[in-house]
Amino acid sequence: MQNAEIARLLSDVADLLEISAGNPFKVRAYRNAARTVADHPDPIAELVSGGGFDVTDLPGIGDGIAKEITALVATGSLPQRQLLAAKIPPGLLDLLRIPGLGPKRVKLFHERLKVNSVADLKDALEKGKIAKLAGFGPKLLEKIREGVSGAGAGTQQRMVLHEAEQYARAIVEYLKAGGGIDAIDVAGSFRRRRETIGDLDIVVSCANAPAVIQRFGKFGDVAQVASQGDTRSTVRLTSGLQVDLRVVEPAAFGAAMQYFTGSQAHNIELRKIAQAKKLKLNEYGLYRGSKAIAGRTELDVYSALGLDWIPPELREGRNEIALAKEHALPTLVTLEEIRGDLQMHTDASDGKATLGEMVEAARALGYAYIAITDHSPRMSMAGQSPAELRGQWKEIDRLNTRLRGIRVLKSVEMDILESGKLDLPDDVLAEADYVVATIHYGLKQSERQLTDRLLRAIENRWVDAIGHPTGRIVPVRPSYPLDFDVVAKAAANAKCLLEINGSERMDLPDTLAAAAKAHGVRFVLSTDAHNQRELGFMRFAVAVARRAGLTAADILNTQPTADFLNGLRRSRNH
Ligand code: DGT
Ligand code: CA
Ligand code: CA
Ligand code: ZN
Repeated sequence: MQNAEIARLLSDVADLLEISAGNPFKVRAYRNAARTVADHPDPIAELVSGGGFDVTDLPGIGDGIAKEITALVATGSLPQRQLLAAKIPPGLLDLLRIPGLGPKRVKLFHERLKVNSVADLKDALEKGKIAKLAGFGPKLLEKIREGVSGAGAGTQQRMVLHEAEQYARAIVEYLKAGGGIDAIDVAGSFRRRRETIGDLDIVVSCANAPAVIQRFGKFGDVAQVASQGDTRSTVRLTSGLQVDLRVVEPAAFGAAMQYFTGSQAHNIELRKIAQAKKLKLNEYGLYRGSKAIAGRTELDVYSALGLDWIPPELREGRNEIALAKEHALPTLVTLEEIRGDLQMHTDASDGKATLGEMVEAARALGYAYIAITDHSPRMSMAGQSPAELRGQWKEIDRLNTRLRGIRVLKSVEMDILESGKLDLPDDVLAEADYVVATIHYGLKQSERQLTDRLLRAIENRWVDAIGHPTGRIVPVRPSYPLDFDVVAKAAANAKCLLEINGSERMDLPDTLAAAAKAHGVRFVLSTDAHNQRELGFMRFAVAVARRAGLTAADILNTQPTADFLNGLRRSRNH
């Protein structure tokens, strides 16, 4: 059982408690516990079942919840959740998954309208009962309606890459631990690093396929073995994620990886090239008549077709095959080329770790520089006043005199206010080394207003970058309305960087980053980490950049410290 799933069950308890008017402190305790578990770097279920691990050592987890987690690991279910679910119609949990609905609204539907399931809600919507409740305007109703049709149609939910990675790693390690495996890798959209994953596709080469297929079906998270053959199996995990396994001969591993990595559009184009050469391409190899001419490695397959090897992130059937033919594929940026992380938070705003802890964790990753970007005053609860920011910057100055090998940049994540004004005056911004401006409020404004707000921030000479430029969060929140081309052109002209944020925002998205590059924009990659573990999210920012076809030259934080600082627009001010 992965941390993400334990966290989901804990937050179910918080939701159920809230619906049943439970103790608000207990609600908060479960919510905090869910966050703690989700943020933990190691699989908690393994630590617990390994013994000698005290769950109450986790920050903010007391005896009660610790016992719950221990029971969950032992039995596969959370006693509290069972207890509450027995008292509350189970359909209410489905309602909670509909965008726009939280425990408060679900409780209201349940108590006032006897709505206990998605079907009940659909009925109540049709009869106009929801519209009569206070606080349900046309926009919210539309959102709920959309959510209801999605939830009812049994559409398979896609899992975010961040979460799917936990399952992929665990399964690969589990299969490897069984021994006898020649090669193993994850293919499909996961390998192409799409932001969401429909299912996982795992390819193994080994001599004893039945043994691997058997072991796969016994993986601890498997809820159901959907199908099992001699060389293939499909399982569904308790989290709902489907996993396909293919076992092939070593001589076919490259061909199988190529086929199952896809995308389908890429494969169709590739097969046409094979046909034009009177060859046949499938998951077992590239054939001339009945003779296999390639298949052991992907490189062999692409070479035999007259193509350069194509990085999986580009295999979407856009123009990658034409570029591969002309030996003109871009040299995509790599994680190793990133020298600094330009957005992170400490406990001075809404982060969980101290300044010193974040710096140490960043240093351990080998970064030459990082920016500490705590929030500006507008951010409720977490905002820092100019005096507080200046206090933090003094502390950073002192820290930098002691530190060797890493430079901490004085920075701030500054809100672009609803009015379009910036949340801090120029004299404060001028004292920073780097400023990232972002929108967190007024997301319901018109496209014109939101676009203008970004343009006003881009106009300011002290704004070095626009952070999470579209405001989306995968998969829960779409972008706010925006004329992106206008923003990208303005950013390119003003030499204002656009951020690619590797948290679950995944913002800019790959397609917009590619469009921005075409307008001449330069980028900065960041994690928006709120704890040490999340500094690892840089791999997701790099994934977006690679899918967008970006090279090291497109990204300012691939440069050494002095060049990074000289490349900022503020360096032109002096
Ligand atoms: P997903 O799982 O929806 O996020 O996306 P994929 O790309 O992982 O799709 P999936 O799991 O259905 O199949 C994995 C790969 O296998 C896919 O990218 C290409 C290949 N593939 C599957 N079915 C077909 C097919 O009917 N024709 C071709 N040419 N390739 C296929
Ligand atoms: Ca897949
Ligand atoms: Ca699949
Ligand atoms: Zn932010």
